[in-house]
Amino acid sequence: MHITSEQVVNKWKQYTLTNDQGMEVSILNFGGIITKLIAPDKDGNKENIVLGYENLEEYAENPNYFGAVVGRVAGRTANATFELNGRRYELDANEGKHHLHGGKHGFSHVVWHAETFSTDRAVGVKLTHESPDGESGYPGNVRVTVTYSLTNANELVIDYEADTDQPTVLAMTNHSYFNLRGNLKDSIAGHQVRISSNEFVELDKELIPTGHKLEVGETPFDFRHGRALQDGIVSEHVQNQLVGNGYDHYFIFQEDASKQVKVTEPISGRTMEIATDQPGMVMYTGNGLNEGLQLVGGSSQKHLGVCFETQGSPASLEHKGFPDIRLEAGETYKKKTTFRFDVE
Ligand code: G6D
Repeated sequence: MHITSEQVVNKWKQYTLTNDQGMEVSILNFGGIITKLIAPDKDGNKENIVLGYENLEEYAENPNYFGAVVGRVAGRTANATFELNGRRYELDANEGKHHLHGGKHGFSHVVWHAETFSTDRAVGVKLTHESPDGESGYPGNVRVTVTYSLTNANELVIDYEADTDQPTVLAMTNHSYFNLRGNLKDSIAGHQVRISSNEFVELDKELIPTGHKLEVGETPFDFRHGRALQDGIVSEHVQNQLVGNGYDHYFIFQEDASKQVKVTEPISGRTMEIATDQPGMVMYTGNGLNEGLQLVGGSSQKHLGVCFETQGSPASLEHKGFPDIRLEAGETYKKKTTFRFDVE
């Protein structure tokens, strides 16, 4: 296993982690962005399985958040405001009147301090960032660490850790778009997905949670026994149509689940298993991907990648009964998500 690094555009640095099984992960210190993820298919062909820009300079904008660490709060915060301990905070309204993905100065658009490391089990990059009180409107001076580790068991482990000097809110995630077919040869419609979830969060027409949890049973949201993403793309269900034909929804995991998600791409034989200590995740099937972006391996199109954004739920800021995202002074935010790749 080894690590290489290179200075790239805008004086950013890109780190490439390589293990002994043919897997490679490239990470930018800007936004903690995963720019490339190489994995072998069932015949040993090493191909890129994430969406990323051909020209790294385009990550400066990155409206689709390709590969990025997202925070302070991933997802949508209604009307760009929330109340905490009786005090109201106004956030950056960077999507109409709402707040999306940490706002203009979110974690996806800052330069992180990076340090590489190597152990007998893994090679990795430890990213740190100090988010000042009031950044994008959030309270508290927050110190954040995101650690990417690649193991020889073909696991990409993402560890998140943070603390704050005053009560705040925090719900971080990684926003990689996966396409296990390899080198963007096909859309994600044929990907088979299993999710250990009985409920998902209903959205309104502005993609803001309504406060209702819906049972997945008898709907295209029931992934408990596996289902092709195509089902949600062609579905007549109002929630699939509302988000642009597909999924863009928070799934609440069954509490006793350990490997909460498994993705299988039948032609390449690639599989990806996700295990996390997060209470749920947004699965987003790239419904809003505009055509024509120059990506590594080809041009972007709708449904070219699928995101599995394991995180807490910003709906908890408005409604009771949703996974909490408050962080108290002196408390440590500590979360882990492992993506394990294999072939079958
Ligand atoms: C769209 O609604 C989706 C979000 O879920 C996604 O994170 C974003 O595009 C990049 O706004």
